[in-house]
Amino acid sequence: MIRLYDYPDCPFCQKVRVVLAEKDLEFEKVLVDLHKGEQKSPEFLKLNPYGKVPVLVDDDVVVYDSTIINEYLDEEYPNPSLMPEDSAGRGRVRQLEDFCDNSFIPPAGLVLAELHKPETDRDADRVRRCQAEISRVLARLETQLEGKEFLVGEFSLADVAFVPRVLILPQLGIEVDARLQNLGAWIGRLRERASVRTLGF
Ligand SMILES: N[C@@H](CCC(=O)N[C@@H](CS)C(=O)NCC(=O)O)C(=O)O
Repeated sequence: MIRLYDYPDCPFCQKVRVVLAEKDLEFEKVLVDLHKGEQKSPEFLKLNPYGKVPVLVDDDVVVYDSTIINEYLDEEYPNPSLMPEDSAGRGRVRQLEDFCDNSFIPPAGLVLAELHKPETDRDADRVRRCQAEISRVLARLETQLEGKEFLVGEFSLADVAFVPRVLILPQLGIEVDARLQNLGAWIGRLRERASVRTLGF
């Protein structure tokens, strides 16, 4: 029995839901209301001392942090595999997940936070700076995708990491430059994937 402590809009929870769908695993979703501070309740802190979602409970195994959860799921439920067979390939996947966490998700989150504010309260400079950072990430992905359908060849945990924010680029005020053809085609492929469609974007 798998239980996912989840928050609907959280990109890290969305990453885990994509992997659960790829592997066709049934799971129970437990809503942790971040606005009510439920992630800092004593019961939740017993599951994740950092007080953050997602947390996955698989029978008596508790795993937190989306990247670690996704690797756990891939090892425990290897069909289909979402990691390359060779160490070099697995290293590339982990580097891209790290790049996503450090260079893509933070500016995307800041843009979203600004755009949720009334227009008069927005920091337009901050929005522009973050959008420029996101565009630099997209240019790097364009190069990474050269000659490949997915970031590391086959669909992998690296692609999963980018899905939640790549699919809402228009909401972040970012139009994909038509010259970035590898990127455009990749986003199209991600959008069509059954597991990604379960996110309802
Ligand atoms: N590195 C963690 C990040 C998780 C994270 O930042 N979750 C946010 C929601 S998107 C959270 O729970 N924030 C609540 C808080 O920090 O109080 C992961 O990949 O799972």
